[in-house]
Amino acid sequence: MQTFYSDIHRQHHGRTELYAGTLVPCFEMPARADMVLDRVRATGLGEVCPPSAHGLDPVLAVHDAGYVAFLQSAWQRWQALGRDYDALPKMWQIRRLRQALPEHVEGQLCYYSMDCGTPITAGTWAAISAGADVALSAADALIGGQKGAFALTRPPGHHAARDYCGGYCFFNNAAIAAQHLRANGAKRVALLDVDYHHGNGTQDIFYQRDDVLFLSIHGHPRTEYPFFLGFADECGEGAGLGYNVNYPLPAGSTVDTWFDALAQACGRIAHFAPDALVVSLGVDAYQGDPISRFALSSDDFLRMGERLGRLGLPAVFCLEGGYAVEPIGINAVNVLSAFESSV
Ligand code: SP5
Ligand code: ZN
Repeated sequence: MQTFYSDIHRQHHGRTELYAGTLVPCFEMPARADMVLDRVRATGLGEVCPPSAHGLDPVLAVHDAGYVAFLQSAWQRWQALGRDYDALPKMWQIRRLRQALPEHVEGQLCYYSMDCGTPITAGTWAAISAGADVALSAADALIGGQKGAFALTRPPGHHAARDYCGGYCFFNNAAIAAQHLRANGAKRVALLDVDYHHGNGTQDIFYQRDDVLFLSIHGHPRTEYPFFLGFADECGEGAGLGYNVNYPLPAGSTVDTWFDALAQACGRIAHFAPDALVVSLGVDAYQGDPISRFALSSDDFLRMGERLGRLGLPAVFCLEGGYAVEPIGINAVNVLSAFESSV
């Protein structure tokens, strides 16, 4: 399958995130994408293609215009205050505080952020714009008749909701791809999130819709990030009731438990009978991941790809998390190559 990739991702390189009470080097770093690209090339997965420019309209189809405008100007406004360190928020609208958007860039940063791990830097806007184009170009490959396409996106996207960033994510690449498929002939799209962390942003975007079925297999939010969403009783609302499916698994769950959840998710997807599948491909369910607590081996990612291939659906894979940098390429490409040989 084709891989879509832009090295503009490199321009987003946060220095530090707040972790365990201290500022540590960002887990989400450019080398992650380098490792995946190297593996794509080494295995001969397929052609590596630059994205084509799509403009902001497909981004605005899933994100709030005020949020997008904030991201576009945030770094310049932050820098105008004489600050040259990464922009990180430092407070949140906790219970009973006003929900109104402040005027000051510092207040707006807090308003539009979910956590203190997602720095905005000089190159963030360029990187996330290119990332959206990568996801859209992969969706275009499906629209053009391809059976699979890989969006090698960085930074990741699935924690980004309609109007907030967080969890290293700004634009929800997978949601943008799913919406683009919908706008170009797919009547129903299933979006499966296999990242270790719940895809709270994607859930937020599609929660009231019945045309995009969202399913997520993740560490249980009672102990795992993002803590405040991703429970099994979140089933969608309004027209979307029944079209949101969470499989929260206890941290430390076995590989068998994980694949049981995948089998259930695949059953739901098959029953939904979508025209296309989007996979939020985080590989932080890997046993060696530094911030996650599942136990998948590199071979288990082959098994994952093989199971997804058996759905017989055209699929766009968007890279999400995965912080064991050395094996990230092996794990991600194992899913893709096994998908391709079993589809
Ligand atoms: C895209 C993605 O995978 N984002 C993940 C964001 C997680 N950020 C917070 C991580 C905190 C993990 N704390 C675990 C402590 C283990 N010692
Ligand atoms: Zn993750």
